[in-house]
Amino acid sequence: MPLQQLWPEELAERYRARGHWAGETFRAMLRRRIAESGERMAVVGGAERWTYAELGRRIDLAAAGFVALGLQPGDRVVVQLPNVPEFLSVTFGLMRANLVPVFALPAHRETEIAHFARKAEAAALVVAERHDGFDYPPMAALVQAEVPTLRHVVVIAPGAAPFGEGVRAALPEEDVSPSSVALVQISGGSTGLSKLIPRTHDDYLYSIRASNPICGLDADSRYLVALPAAHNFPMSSPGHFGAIVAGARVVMAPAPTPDVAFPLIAAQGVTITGLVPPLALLWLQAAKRGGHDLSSLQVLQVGGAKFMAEAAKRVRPELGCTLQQVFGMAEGLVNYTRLDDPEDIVTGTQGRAISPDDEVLVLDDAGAPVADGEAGHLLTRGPYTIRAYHDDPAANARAFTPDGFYRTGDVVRRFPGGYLEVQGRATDHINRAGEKVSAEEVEDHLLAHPQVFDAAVVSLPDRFLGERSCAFIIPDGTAPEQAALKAWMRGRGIAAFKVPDQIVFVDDFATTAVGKVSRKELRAALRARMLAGEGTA
Ligand code: OOB
Repeated sequence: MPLQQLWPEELAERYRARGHWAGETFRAMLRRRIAESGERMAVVGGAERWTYAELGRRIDLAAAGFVALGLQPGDRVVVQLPNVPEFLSVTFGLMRANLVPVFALPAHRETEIAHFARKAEAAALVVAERHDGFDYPPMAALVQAEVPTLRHVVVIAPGAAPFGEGVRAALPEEDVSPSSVALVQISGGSTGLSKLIPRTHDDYLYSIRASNPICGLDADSRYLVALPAAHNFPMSSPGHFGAIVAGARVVMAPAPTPDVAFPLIAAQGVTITGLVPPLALLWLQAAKRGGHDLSSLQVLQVGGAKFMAEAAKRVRPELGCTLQQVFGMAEGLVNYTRLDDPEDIVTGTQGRAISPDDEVLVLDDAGAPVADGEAGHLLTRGPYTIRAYHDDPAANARAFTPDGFYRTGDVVRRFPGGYLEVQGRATDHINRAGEKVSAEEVEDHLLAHPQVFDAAVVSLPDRFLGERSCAFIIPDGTAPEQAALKAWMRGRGIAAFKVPDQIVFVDDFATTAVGKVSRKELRAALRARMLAGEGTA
C-alpha cells in the first residue's frame, strides 16, 4: 500500500501560490542548513556535541548504513529512540536515503510496535540498546518474528555511529518530490488502535517554518527536547526540527524532570522548551526551591492537554519567562498563543491557528456553526492538516467530512481573533498527562483476561495527571487481584501509560431499560456515577 497524502488540486495550488508549500524537501533543507551553519553547534546530548558539519557527516553515515542493508527508496522504517543526538542522524539519514521514518514513542511495547510495523509494512526497526531501565533488542526480536516484512533491526548504542565509521554505499542522487510523504506520525487513537499519519515534506516543513517566528525561535535559540523527541509537539511545534530549520541548537534531555532538565538549561543556556501540563506544574514547584539559573529561558510552551488558567498564571512570576499555550494534533492543526498576547489570552485560551489558510469550524451536534463564545465540535482543514490516515477506510470515513475537514473530536469555544479554548472532547479517550489512551483499545485488552466478563474504561479528573483512567470491570466468577490484573496488562506488551490507573469491580453496569446502551453512553453513565461518589474504589 503506497504512502501518500493528497489535497484537491485547487487547494494545493493555493497553498503553493501563497508560498506555504515551498517545494523544498527535508534533504534539500538540510543540505542548505549544513552548508550555511557548518561550524555552529547543532545538537548536544549525553557526551555528544555535534556541529552542523558533524551532524551532516553522521547523517551521511547513517544513510549509507541503511542503503548497505539493502533497503530500497520508499521503504518504511519504524524509529523508536529516546532523546539522543542519534535521533537526528537516524531520522535525517533515513530521509537522505529516500526512506520514510515511522515514529514510535520509547514507551511503546511489542504489541504497539508490531501494529505500527505491520500497518506501515515496515522493512526495518531502529531501537535503542537500553533506555529508562528497558532493554529494547529482545522486544525488537519479538516484533521481527511477528511481522514478515521486517527484515532488519538496527540497535543504537550510545556514542557509536549506528553502522560504524567505515560504512560506504552509494546514496540516491535523485531527491524525492516535496509532495511525497516525508514521515509518519502516530495518532493518539481515540477509537481502537493508533492510526498512521503520513505527513508530506511540503506540509510538515510549512508548519515548522511558520511556527518558528510565532515561537520566537531563531538561529540564536537553544531548544531543549524535554518531551519524547518523536512526538509531534517537540518535533515540529516548532520543536527540534524547528531549531534545525533555523540553524539553532538542539539540547536533548534524557528525562523531562527538573533534576535533569534544570542543570541542562543552566549549562546550555536553553531559551525555549515545550512541556505537558503536569510537567509544567513540577517545574513550577521545583523552581521555587531555587538552586539553578534558569534566566536564559525565554519561552515555556505548554500543550498536549489543557493547562488550567490558575497554573498558567504562575509561569511568568515563578519561572520568569513567557508562557505560550500550544493546542495541536499530530494530524495537523496547531494553535499558539502569541508571545505578545495580553495576559488573559495567554492564560485563558489555547491560542489560535498558525496559518491564515487554516479553516476552523466550530459546529453543533447537527453540524451547524455555533456563535463565537459557544461550545461546539472543532473541525479543520488546511495546508498542514492531513486529508486521510494511511490504509484505514473505516477510520477515514469517521474522521473526515466529505469535503475534507478533519473532525478533531475536541469541543472548543472560539473567541474574537480566532482564539480557541478547549472545553473537552467528544470522543472516548483519556488524555493522561498528554498521552492519549483509547478507551476501546484498553477494553479490548481487558476483555482478553479469563476473569473479565465485561469492561468499560473512562477518564476521571486527576489533580496531577489532568485525567486518569478508570476501568470498570464485571468479573467472570471471582474477581482477579487488582495488582495481578495490572501486571497481566503490562504483560500484554503495551505502553505502561495504557494500564488502568484505577480498577473498580462492579456486579453489573446497571444499564437501564433494555440495556441497549452504546459503549459511549455506558462510559458516560459510569463516569457520572463515579463522580457522584457512588463508585466503590
Ligand atoms: C498533541 O498531539 P496529539 O496528536 O498527541 O493529541 C492531540 C489532542 C488534541 O486533539 C486535543 O484533544 C489534545 O490532544 N490537546 C489539547 C491541547 N493540546 C493537545 N487539549 C487541551 N489543551 C491543549 N493545549 O498533543 C500536540 C501536537 C502538536 C502540538 C501540541 C500538542
